Amino acid sequence: MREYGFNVRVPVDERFPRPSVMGIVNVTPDSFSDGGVNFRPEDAIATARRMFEDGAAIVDVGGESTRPGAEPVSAEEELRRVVPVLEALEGGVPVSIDTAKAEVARRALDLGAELVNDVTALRSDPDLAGVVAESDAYVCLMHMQGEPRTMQADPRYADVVSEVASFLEERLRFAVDAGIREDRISVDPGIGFGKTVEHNFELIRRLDEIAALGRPVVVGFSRKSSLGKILGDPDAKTGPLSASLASAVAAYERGATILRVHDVKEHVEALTAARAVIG
Ligand code: HH2
Repeated sequence: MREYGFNVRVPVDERFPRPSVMGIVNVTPDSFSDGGVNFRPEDAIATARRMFEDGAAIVDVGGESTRPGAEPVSAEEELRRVVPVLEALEGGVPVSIDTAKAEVARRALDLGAELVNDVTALRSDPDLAGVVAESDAYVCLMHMQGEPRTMQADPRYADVVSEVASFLEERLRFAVDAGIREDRISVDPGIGFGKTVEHNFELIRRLDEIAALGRPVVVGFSRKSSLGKILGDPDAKTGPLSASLASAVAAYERGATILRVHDVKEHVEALTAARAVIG
């Protein structure tokens, strides 16, 4: 097993050198691409351990699907799903908690989670910013237009990149005003969250404009349906590994720091090669 020790917190860009891989462990029955696969705690634990062995810098454990059309789950249910997994990983595998709920984040941080990944960018639970600030955790602020149940109905922007950048800048200011150290914060354009296929690719094409905010950028394009759609299936619900790897490398070249992915080993290999090319 790779060694993992809990160190004194350092700035997020030191903790996650470019490129770093975040492995996805959805402890859910209904996630868009791995729903059910890691729903049993023993499967989620084994997957997380394997991802860390394969080179993930952190694994993102989530107990609520945010796929288009997903129904929300209660804090009790989310805790029931993630706590056994976090307990087993504590001290052995670095963990991020994918939640928008302060209660879930607080419990996860008590169990050693380092990062709070909030797809609502601290907008849905008024207590979450305080929980992050008090614990000095890392946080990822993600852009989403609308909310998961309806966000893909008819997403519209005048200029998707500048609107996403302005939103993230505003949320960054909100987080800092709430007492979160700026050097703990990363931002994410939220691929697939209230965006068309064209919006998603434009965000990657112009990712330098998001990186210009001065915070490390997280990108999650792994297996998302836009990848299946550009390959010719207009009804695709997921995209293949090959297209996930290409989009991760393209995002890295344009400034992404953390790539959030399902297939850790392949992404670590692809990004190692990309880094060798870029130098
Ligand atoms: N995408 C998903 C969930 N959380 N967090 C960040 N920061 N960025 C993302 O792009 C992102 C995210 C959706 O993917 P997944 O976790 O695989 O599916 P589901 O939400 O259905 O569980």
